[in-house]
Amino acid sequence: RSRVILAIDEEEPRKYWNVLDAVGSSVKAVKLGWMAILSLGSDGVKSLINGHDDKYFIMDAKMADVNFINEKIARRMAGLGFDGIIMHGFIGPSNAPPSVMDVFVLISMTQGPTLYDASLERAMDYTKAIDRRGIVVPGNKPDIIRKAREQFPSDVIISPGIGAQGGSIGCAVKHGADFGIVGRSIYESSDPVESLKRLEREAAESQC
Ligand code: BMP
Repeated sequence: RSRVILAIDEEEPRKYWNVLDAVGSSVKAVKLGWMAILSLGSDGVKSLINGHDDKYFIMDAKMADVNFINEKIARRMAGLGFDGIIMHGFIGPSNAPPSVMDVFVLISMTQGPTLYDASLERAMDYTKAIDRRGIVVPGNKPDIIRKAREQFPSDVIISPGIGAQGGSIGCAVKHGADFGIVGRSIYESSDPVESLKRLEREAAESQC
């Protein structure tokens, strides 16, 4: 099975279509974020998602607002066709997750240290109280992936920071990640298909 979630954060609208055309059906999941909304507009994002109905789309909203705003934003994102949404973990258990799609909770970042790392145990406790499909854990910090996997045995763990930010997908998988999130190493590659294949091979080998 595929272990790569393709992230696209481009300026140019056409590039979103070009990259997805290039990788075709070998990519099963795509993460878009604010760059996609700003570059393509919400109608453009909607047609991109509609045009690729074989794929699972995650909106990297990194939401951290009060419940009723989170819910409104999530409803709009679901309307564009997104299947999942990313929210920050620090807002904690009192903020109910959006009810309209899968929620992935961010518990530590690829940059940093951030306050998440200063209080990782607490961040994980907060996250456990949120109804979720999975968690976002830095792919360039294997020790944090291992700790997260111990604490979240049945979550889907998705890990950015692979390639351009120094993380290895094989190492991330070895430490407990289910999927690596990869952006520039694929969409800025001169041969995105070959880069994708290499990443899938490394993930299957699961080595550091
Ligand atoms: P790239 O593979 O080009 O470095 O992109 C990483 C992607 O993962 C970006 O979309 C970024 O928003 C996201 N990301 C990250 O890099 N670090 C985090 O801690 C959390 C993220 O969502």
